[in-house]
Order: sequence, then C-alpha cells, then structure tokens
Amino acid sequence: MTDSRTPGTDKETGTGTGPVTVLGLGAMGTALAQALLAGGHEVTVWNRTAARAEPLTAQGARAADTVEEAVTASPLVIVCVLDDAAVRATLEPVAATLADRALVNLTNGTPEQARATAAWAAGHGAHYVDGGIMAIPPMIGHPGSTLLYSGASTAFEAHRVTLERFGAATFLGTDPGVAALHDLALLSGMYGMLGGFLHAVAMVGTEGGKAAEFTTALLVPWLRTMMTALPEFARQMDAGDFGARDSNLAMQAVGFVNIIEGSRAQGLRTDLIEPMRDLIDRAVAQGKGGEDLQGLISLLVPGASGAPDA
Ligand code: FVH
Repeated sequence: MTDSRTPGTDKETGTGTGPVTVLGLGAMGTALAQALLAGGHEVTVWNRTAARAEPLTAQGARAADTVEEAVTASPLVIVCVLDDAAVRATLEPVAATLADRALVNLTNGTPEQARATAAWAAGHGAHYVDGGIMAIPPMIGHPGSTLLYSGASTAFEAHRVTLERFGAATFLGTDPGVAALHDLALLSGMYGMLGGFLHAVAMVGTEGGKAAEFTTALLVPWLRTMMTALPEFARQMDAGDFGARDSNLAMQAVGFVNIIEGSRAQGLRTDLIEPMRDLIDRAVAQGKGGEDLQGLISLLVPGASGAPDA
C-alpha cells in the first residue's frame, strides 16, 4: 500500500524516507528503528537507558541525548515503551515540543489510555495516532506483520508509507481508542488459544508425550480445522441466532466434566480451562442447554442476563 497521489512516498515529505524519531529502544522499539533504517530514513533514537541506543547508532541511527532533542529532530515521532505510565513519563516533560508533529504511540494500552493521551497531545498541538502492533519484534518489516492505527487520519495518511515499513497498516477510524480496543481483542483471542495449547501439551506430557510431536501432528491440524468454523459462529452471533445445530451446550457441559476430571486424574491443575466450564454450566443452569456455544457471549456482556455482575 502506498500514497494514493505519489506511489512510494509520504504525503508530508514527498519522499517516503523522511526523518523519524523513535522513543523507546526495548526489543520492539529497536526493531521499529531498524526497519526505518532499512528503508533509508534518517532515524533519531532515544532511550531512558542510553546504552540501548548503541547497536542502532552502529547501524546508522543518531542517538539524542535528551527526549527534547529527539522530538525536535523529526516531524514524525514514534513512541514505543513499556506502558502508558512510561509514555507519560517520557513525553510530559517535553509537551511543548510536540506542537505540529505527528505523534504515533505504539505502546500497548487500553482504549481509555489512548483517548486520554490523544486529548493531552491535542492540547499541546500534536497530531496523535494510536497504534497496536500485531507482531513480535523479528516480524517487523516482514510479511505477516500488521499494525492497527486510529486517531488523526490526516497525520496517518501523511506518514502512511513510513508506517508501512513496519508491516501492513490498517487504519480503523478517527476514534483514538479503537486501535487499542482491537489490539486487546486480538490479544485476547491469542491468549485463549495459547491457554488451550498449554493445557493440551500438559495433558499429553503426563504420559510422556512430546510437546513438539503432539503439536505438529495433532494439535495444529485440529485447531486449523476448528478455526474454519469461526466465521459462521460469528455470523450467528451477529444475527443473535444461538440455536444449536450440532453441538448443544448441555452436551458440551457433560463433555467438559471429562476434561476437568481427566486432567485432575493426570495430576494437572485446571486453572486454564475451568472458567470456560463455569460459563457453560451457568448457561445450562439458565435453561440455555439447547443453545450453541456462541450463546455464551451474552453471559460476558455486563447487564445481560446471567452476566457475572447481573
Ligand atoms: N515485544 C513484543 O513481543 C510485543 C509485541 C507487540 C507490542 N508489544 C508492546 O510494545 C511495547 C514495547 O515492548 P518491548 O518489547 O520493546 O518491551 P521491552 O523490551 O521490555 O522494553 C521496554 C521499553 O520501555 C522503556 N521504559 C520502561 N519504563 C520506562 C519509563 N518509566 N520511562 C521511559 N522508558 C521506559 C524501557 O526503557 P529502559 O528500561 O531500556 O530504560 C524500554 O525501552 C510494549 O507496550 C509492549 O506491550 C511488544
């Protein structure tokens, strides 16, 4: 994807290789700076612990001594630090230098944090874009890396080509919180899958099964097959259509007892899978035993019948 007017260039600089500042040089900030260097940008970097800039200066980046010096070096400032508190600790002392700059925050955070930082940045004249990185550091700049953005659309479009150095850039809207919402939703899906993976490997391991063999030969093909059902489940959720076709909740509740008891009998803890069992049991107790698993969504929404706080 490129600038619609001039392929391969950013609207703001007209070059696609304009100067960029990266604040925060942990594993991710370093990968971001490296992708920019590989793209031919003039890259200014800053990190709280200055020594972490050394590998990047050896690759052609310029290390700023202060945050202020780093921010004023570029029209596009990218911040990627541990958390929202670190963003504030880094930027608040230099708020006055942010005016008229595009500030792209790739630090993981909540929608509320993104909206608060956007309001704060706008109050100082910055054009704020919030981002969620759907990749790990070695993926940055390579196929499979996707970043979600939301906030100031003009600033995003002005620097779209530069931001695409990191991976596919998906702009979700002008609400600065919406990228964080989708980032956290996707991470929830990932952690759900990883929780199941951990428990499954632990089960097989109780009888000496090797994680690698089990995962490659059985688990991944099974999960791939199950994943093909998700779009239809989602369509049914959008339609509020929870009537069971093949696998009703009453049947699944009985099957889940076997997962829990079978795990315990193998000497395993069941912390990772009990919450799902509890949800299914609650739904069945409410008379939803004839519904499909998708119906559990109504128990997760505050205020809905059967929700934990209802
Ligand atoms: N690495 C990953 O797999 C994930 C992929 C998806 C996106 N996340 C998010 O990216 C943010 C940065 O993560 P990271 O991997 O770079 O994290 P670390 O390697 O632990 O580096 C942390 C950096 O944050 C700096 N920092 C921490 N506290 C402060 C502070 N109070 N003031 C200024 N900077 C601070 C730290 O500096 P230093 O310890 O080297 O001085 C590092 O630069 C994060 O939101 C992930 O969730 C990564």
